[in-house]
Amino acid sequence: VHVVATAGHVDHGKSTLVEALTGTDPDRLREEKERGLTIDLGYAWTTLPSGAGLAFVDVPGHVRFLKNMLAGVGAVDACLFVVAATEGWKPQSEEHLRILELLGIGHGVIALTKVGLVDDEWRQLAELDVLDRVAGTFLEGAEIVAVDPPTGFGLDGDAGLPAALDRLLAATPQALDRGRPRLWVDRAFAARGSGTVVTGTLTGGSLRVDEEVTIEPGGRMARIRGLQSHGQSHAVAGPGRRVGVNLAGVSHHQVTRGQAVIWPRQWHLTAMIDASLRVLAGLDHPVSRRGAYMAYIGSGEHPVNMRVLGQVASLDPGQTGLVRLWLPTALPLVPGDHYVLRESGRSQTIGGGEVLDVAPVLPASRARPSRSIERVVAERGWVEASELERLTGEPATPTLGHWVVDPLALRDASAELRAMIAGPGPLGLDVALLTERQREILATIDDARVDAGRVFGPGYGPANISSMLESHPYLIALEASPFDPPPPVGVDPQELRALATTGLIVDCSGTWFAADAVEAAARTVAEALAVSPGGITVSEVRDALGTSRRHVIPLLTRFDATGVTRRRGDLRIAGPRLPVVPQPKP
Ligand SMILES: Nc1nc2c(ncn2[C@@H]2O[C@H](COP(=O)(O)OP(=O)(O)OP(=O)(O)O)[C@@H](O)[C@H]2O)c(=O)[nH]1
Ligand SMILES: [Mg+2]
Repeated sequence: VHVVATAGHVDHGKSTLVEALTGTDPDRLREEKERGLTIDLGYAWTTLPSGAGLAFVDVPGHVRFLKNMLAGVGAVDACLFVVAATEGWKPQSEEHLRILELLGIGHGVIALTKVGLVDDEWRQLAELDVLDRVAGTFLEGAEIVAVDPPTGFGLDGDAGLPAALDRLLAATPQALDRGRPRLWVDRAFAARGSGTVVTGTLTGGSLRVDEEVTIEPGGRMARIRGLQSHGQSHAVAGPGRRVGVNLAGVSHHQVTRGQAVIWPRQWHLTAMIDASLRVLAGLDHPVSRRGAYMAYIGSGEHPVNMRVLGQVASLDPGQTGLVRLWLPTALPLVPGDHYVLRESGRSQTIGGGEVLDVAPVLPASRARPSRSIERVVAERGWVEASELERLTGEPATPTLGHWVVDPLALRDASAELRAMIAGPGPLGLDVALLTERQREILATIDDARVDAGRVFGPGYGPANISSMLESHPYLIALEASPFDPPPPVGVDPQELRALATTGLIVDCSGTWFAADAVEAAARTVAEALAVSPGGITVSEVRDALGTSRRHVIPLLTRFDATGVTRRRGDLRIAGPRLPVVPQPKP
């Protein structure tokens, strides 16, 4: 880690301590300096005794600016928790500690400030009280360092705060680079000479100069023109540090706190999430869908609708349950993101938790969200690997084609496909009729064979197709009644098509004839034309074939089209493809 956020009650000495550690007064605003009070987030950085760089996000302690505090701590991994020895534990000491816990922050150092204003006994009592308050929280066992910036006490040596911060950094795991950078913007401004700059604590991956990024919500595209961290320019900035991003293609009026800078197409944008909700034990009422709630996610504040999942309608103080949240705009979220829930009316921190599902499929009454990737797959059956990565934030390997398929869904789809293949029997199934998914499954079915665009089930293949077609009942029926052909009632459409594509039967304007019958009719016409070269009428052909006009017309239409005959008014004359027949004896 390279970033630590301060936390603690108003006036307990957070900003003074940051200035003592870094030489920079984190209170930038005139109003802050005038009132001696932090209103908005402040930023400063220093080099620790070990040589490690460390940036501070200094937060306001006043309850009225809690929203700003929340914007500053959403992406950090560690904190500098400040309690003044003079006042001891106060309401925002408690509230900030709860918030840090809900956000999943796991590491910190405690600074007991203003020890120069109290005697030793008081200091020891204050220290014992703090130890008591943090017992059972992530700060249990954290180093507690007594300091007094005005006198310089506790700011050097092995027992001093800088050395303790070095130990904190060593004990806090490195921020993970998962190749999914996200920078929740906490500040956007125009820097003289370089245009729009946004700052935030980068997590999840690295950003690079010249990269295309998008800003969500809103989907605005921009290019990274420059990156700064700890006052220096970098070509690449890694996770777990404060980063200033100089953006080309976007005005600083178009980016605000609460938005995120991310890579395009890598995130699922969602306005509905399922999450765990841990209700603070100190709350004086149960939590239900009634109430106006604000969710704090990343660096943003969002009014949300909430309902408790399952059959219960409310959660009691101290209870952890599952909720569904509806946001006013879609955010780039993944399971594992943390949030804090406050009730806007009472201005009370209610609780918070972890995002478990960014694209809930099931209705709220049946949803049972968890971090399980198998669940995400099972609820969908089939999910493209790239989509699964967006939904879970975890790398996904496709199990079939580009999909990850739930084992049960695959079993069902395989059974269905096997039945489809078995259906047409020896004829096989036209591969063109299969969906993309079925074609992927097909490759996994060992006993199915594909030949010339058809799939054959076990025991069948192209070799026995022709013999099967040649003895097809419909073909036999057509041949038995060549010029008065029966319609293909009850004939399997696949088989009919196979008979046609193999050329055994011929479609003449919607009437099927055996191919042999068509040929015989052509010969008959040729013989008649040999006798009457000037042309023959439909009735003459009808009589020659011994059939009805209804069947002669389709045959002659086909003959005209294929060049066997040509039409001249009411007569048919010889066409270029008229079969050659022995000339009649004169
Ligand atoms: N004697 C003494 N005074 C201190 C110490 N730390 C802070 N102060 C004084 O306490 C007052 C408040 O300090 P800040 O650093 O502004 O407190 P803060 O926690 O940043 O306050 P907010 O940001 O408003 O929550 C200032 O007048 C400081 O000079 C300390 O260790 N010893
Ligand atoms: Mg301050």
